[in-house]
Amino acid sequence: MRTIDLRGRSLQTAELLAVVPRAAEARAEALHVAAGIVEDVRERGELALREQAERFDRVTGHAVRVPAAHIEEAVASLTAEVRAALEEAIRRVREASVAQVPAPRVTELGPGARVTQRWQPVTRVGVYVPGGKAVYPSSVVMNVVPAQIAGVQAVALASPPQHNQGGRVHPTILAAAGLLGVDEVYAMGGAGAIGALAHGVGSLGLEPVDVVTGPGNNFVAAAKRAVAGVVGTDSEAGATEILIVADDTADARLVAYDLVSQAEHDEQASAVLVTTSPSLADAVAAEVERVAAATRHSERVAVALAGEQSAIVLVDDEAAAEAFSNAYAPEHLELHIADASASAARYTNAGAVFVGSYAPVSLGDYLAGSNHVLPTGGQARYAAGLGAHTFLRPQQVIEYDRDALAGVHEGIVALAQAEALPAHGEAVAARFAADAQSRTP
Ligand code: HSO
Ligand code: ZN
Repeated sequence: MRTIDLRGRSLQTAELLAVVPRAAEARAEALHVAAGIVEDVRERGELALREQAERFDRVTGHAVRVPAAHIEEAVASLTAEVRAALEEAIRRVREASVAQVPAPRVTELGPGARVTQRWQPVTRVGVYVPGGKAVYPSSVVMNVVPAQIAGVQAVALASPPQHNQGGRVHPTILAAAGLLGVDEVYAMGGAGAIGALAHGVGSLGLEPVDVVTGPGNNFVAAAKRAVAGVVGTDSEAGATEILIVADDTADARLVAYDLVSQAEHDEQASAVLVTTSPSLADAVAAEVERVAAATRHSERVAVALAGEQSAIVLVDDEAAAEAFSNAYAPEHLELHIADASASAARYTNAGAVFVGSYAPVSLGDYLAGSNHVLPTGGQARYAAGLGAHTFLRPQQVIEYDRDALAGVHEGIVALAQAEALPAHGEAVAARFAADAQSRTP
């Protein structure tokens, strides 16, 4: 990993971002291709999906709608350890997701005048789960649980048919779906799957969904853009990022392991250490070499750590570390500093904040109870991770009685006239005029 010394320099946000730039992602060209695939599925439905499965997944004649028996078999074939871990993850994410559902709130604006703020779940959700290089049953949990906690009526899950599984969806994906009680599963992948979820496929009994979530490659991300406006989508998750802020109280070995853990995902992954301690910087650089060389995906890790998206950054003081982190807005932020708990409040821009040396990102990826679908690419400046709120809409319910409406009658008429929309005022006036008539003997 390269070391960048920012001590003695005071940089503005744009300059800070240029110090450790994110890896470029080629999305623009994928959009054209993905939009074509989505359109094909919209027009030709199952036929288009089958052609795409043959072309992209080398699968023919498979069951696109996954039979219940396949899901049951997959659950039965889980090892006891993985099953117990998935069940514990489900339990914890359920518990923590409940806090993401706001209670309805009633505002009394006067006698007989009230506006209620309620949080309304969408009806149907489509979850996409990739089946290529990355097969993450944990991501099934992270997408499905919050939807269920939000109160959606149905979850449909899509994942590519696997050539080496006789055209079935990957068994651990199916098993995770089974444990969550999701029985509407489709063996379809890529941009076509997103199109199918968004537009529905009559011959499969697949009704269009209201929101599509889930990670995927460039084409999946591009397809989600193509269907935006037809359905809601979650934000595009790019390559994984970890930023660690550490001082001289940190354990260099643990910092190194955590940087490597996220570099393992992808050659494009970003691993950044920001520190006030030159000796820690040196120690981490040495430990990272050692840990990276010994791990199973050492080649991928080496590429990620050597990339310009990864670095060790030396800063003058904690305020400079905060400024760097808040400008960078990492997907994952770890704080390995004295009194990390007290400092955490000042780190405002991060997908999730991991406090102290016993809260590594790997904990959040699987079993913390928090969600691991988080904004990347600096989107943590304005966006949130996936949660029950992704599937909820705030709606206002308005209740006024006769006297309360009478109290604002004149104001409505005045504003309606000012906007040259007199029928608006007349609609209110009619209520009182009709009432006046009925009282006439
Ligand atoms: N760290 C990844 C999520 C994940 N890790 C899944 C392991 N499995 C993105 O936040
Ligand atoms: Zn991870």
